[in-house]
Amino acid sequence: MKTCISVFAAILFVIPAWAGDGHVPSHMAGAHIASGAVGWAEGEVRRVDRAQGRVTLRHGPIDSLNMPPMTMVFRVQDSAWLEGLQPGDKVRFQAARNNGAYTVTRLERASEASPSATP
Ligand SMILES: [Cu+2]
Repeated sequence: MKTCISVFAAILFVIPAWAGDGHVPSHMAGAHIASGAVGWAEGEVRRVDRAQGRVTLRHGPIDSLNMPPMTMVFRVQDSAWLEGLQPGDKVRFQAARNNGAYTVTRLERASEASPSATP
């Protein structure tokens, strides 16, 4: 009987302590998200509009934006990145949502030597 009570008391003590540490798991989750958010997305250029600083990309999943594959228009943080880009070019990019507009924050040409990536 005495053991039962002390175990019960221990549970009462442990659960609030554990629940109160909610910031610890979220901190760990934040670290996990941070490592995933810097992932690059793959895309293929469909259209380039340097004057507007926009590019239409057919892109793969973008984990950081929780976005499935689709074709859409992005703003480009620096329209100089569009120089020399042509429809059909394969790129790797990172995107963020800035003031409601999806914006490419980093852009690189994908290596040309990846024919296996093309179905
Ligand atoms: Cu999209």
